[in-house]
Amino acid sequence: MKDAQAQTIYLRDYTPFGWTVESVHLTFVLAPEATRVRSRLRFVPDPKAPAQEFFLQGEDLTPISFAIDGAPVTPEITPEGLRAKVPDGPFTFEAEVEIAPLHNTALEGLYMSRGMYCTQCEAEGFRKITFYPDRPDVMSVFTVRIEGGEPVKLSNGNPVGAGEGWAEWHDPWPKPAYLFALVAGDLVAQSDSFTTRSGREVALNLWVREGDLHKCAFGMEALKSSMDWDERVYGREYDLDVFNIVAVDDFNMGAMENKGLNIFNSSAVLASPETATDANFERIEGIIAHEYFHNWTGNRITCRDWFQLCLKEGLTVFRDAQFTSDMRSAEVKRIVDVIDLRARQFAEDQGPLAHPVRPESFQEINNFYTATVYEKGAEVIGMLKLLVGDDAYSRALDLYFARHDGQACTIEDWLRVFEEVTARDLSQFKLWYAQAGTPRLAVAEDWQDGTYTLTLRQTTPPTPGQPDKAPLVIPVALGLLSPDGHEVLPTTVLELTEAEQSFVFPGLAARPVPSLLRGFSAPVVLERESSREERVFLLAHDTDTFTRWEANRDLARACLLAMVTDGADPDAAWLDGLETVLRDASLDPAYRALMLGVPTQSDLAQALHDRGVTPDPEAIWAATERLRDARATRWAELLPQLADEARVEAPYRPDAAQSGRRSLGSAVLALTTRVDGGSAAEAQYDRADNMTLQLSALACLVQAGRGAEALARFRAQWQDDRLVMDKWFGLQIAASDPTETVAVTEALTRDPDFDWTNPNRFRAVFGALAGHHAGFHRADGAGYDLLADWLIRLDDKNPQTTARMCAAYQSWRRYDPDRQAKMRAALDRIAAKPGLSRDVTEMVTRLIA
Ligand code: 0A1
Ligand code: ZN
Repeated sequence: MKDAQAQTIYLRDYTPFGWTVESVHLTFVLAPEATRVRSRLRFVPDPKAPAQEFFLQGEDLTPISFAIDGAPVTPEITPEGLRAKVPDGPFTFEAEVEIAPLHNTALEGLYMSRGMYCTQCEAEGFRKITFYPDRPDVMSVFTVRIEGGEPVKLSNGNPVGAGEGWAEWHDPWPKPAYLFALVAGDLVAQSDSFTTRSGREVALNLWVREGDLHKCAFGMEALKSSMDWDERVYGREYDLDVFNIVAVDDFNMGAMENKGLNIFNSSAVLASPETATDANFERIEGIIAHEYFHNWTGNRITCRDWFQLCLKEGLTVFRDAQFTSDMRSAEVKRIVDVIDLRARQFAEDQGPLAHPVRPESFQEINNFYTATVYEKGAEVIGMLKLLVGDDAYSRALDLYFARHDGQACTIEDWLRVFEEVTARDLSQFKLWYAQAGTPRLAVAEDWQDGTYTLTLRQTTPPTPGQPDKAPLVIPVALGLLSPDGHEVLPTTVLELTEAEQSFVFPGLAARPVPSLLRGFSAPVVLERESSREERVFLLAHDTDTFTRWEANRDLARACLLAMVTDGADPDAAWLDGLETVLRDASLDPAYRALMLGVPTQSDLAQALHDRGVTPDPEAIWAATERLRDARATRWAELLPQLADEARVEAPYRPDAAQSGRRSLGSAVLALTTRVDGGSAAEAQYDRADNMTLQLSALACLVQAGRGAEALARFRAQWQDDRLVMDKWFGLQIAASDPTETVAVTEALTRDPDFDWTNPNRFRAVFGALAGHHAGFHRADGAGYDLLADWLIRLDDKNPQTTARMCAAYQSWRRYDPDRQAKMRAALDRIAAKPGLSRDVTEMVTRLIA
């Protein structure tokens, strides 16, 4: 059990470990309830480190025996680890402990997932396997022996021997313990190979259960593309003889980059056209790339301490986004990423969980694998690249890899290579890592005698623990358009460094229209109350695909807000402008599908709150529905034409071109269902030969109240496929009427297939509940209570997944007093649970602070 004592760890307290670990030898004798782990560790005092007592982390371990230089010893054992008196010089420490992977439901350390052994050691899971200096700056060379009856036994590095009931692995690259991995089970592999540019032949294996072999082809192709891309774009080559990926069904996150042995949540790697949607394929491609790219950004160069998490995560997210942009459509990828950033990171930054990209303290590091560290961390790198230019970025990265290979680094190390390559002082830029909150950018304009002046003013609202904010370096990409729609200033990056700064553009023939924050050049909120006419103009003429989409989104939001607050009718001028875009067959269908999207209801709630209006979830729901109905009626003639354009005749491929068409098709089907009551959706459901079409039709039918039969057929068809059944669970909640959401969720928790200890199933159900804005925020608080009941229940088994899901309450302060009180009561009830985990204790404390 976790010790719930709140102990805060500070970045400023960092001290190096007193020894280096020259080598690690581990032997595992596997048994579900009594696995023996023997370790032999060679310690050498580090003359650069301060003197300290010898302490190794260890949790939930049954000690068997210990020895130093071959002589038995009896260390002092505490709930956190062990303390021992050790020789002054180098010494060998040996330990034998026992653990019970079968009973490890937290899924950290060594655990079992449906009969298969697997590990998750990031961030601090290795200490649940054996006693060790479990910190990322201690890097060592691991040799691992696995004994057990399982046919397949894997660990990091290269295989060095195997026989009846045993296998040995050696990883020549020094690594921190969080990258350790072990897998053993009855697995089969889809195998392939890759020849690196220097001629190293690498064996590639994707290990799965026998029945999943037909879902491996796409993941394998994505892996090869990633390996090739990292060589071409970053000059990074793979460095072992084998690269193994394993799919497991019970996993807290998406995937894990263990050296040479990536472990994936099966939802993040397994896919076939019949069982996975286009979105699933794209996500899988991105995650495979992400984990593979970690081999250099994370593994070869790792983090000195967990405060530096963004060093590997921000950079690796940035790299995987570059990869997806190259493989698919860069414009579409950027828009999709910004939608996601606003939904998850901006929400985090605007609430009680706000924290800097590099936090300065934590109680449980698992709570900091956040949108801020990952996605805002990647945005910061995008800004840096924009500021220094592509060429300097590439030289800085070459220097980073050359200088820091094999090291555990900090954000200071990262910024220093940029400073050296560019001779720029990045001390102000560094504030992006230290200061939480989303900056607001106010815009004022002036036009006189052919000179246009743009004045930008930045403020960052206070966040927990940071009442005052300093001005940041904000790259603002700007274009200017003449009143007849021509670009008179091509994209130019303005560097805002002061609290307020003016930029002057002389010699213009007419007052220009600014196209601001092109490509979303910085993660800020633009506060510019431009006129509807100007937005409609940008929607028609902007040459930047991002700001053109943004103009549409602003119009949609303004329209919906007016509908919510004044009961206004949908904005006809906007809908006319949008219709022109939709009819433009020269535009990518995926882009047109994005144009059909409307801001989420949670987005609208935040927008109302920002304007001093208390959001009413039911009114927001009703306005959104009214807008959708109005669009469906208005475009009744246009929809069949768009459906024709969206149709794909060729055999299914999850590529950008086909999936773009299908996303347009799905958006059109949703509107069509509002006018035909579901006939088109029924027809699509009946002839669908891939999951994308099947699922989008099913969602429409459920939404139209005609889903019962299709849901039953779907279940009968997919009963044995856990990943598809996750969709069946989630969809019914996501597509429910808000008056029914809680009842539907409750009914599904009674379903015999609701295996709540499986994180994917739990998230499918409760992620859908929390994501249903009007359903979750039902006025009587039933949504809040239901979620709290289940979080209280899950915490005993799996604190990490429970803690992550507590974020569902993060916006509680923006609602009316009644709802606030009900959410607060739900949080208090969670906080009061006896034996609450450290993970959830920290989350709830921050939420109610
Ligand atoms: N490093 C992995 C994600 C990951 C993080 C934490 C985990 O357990 C707390 C598990 C996986 C990645 O970025 O893909
Ligand atoms: Zn990562």
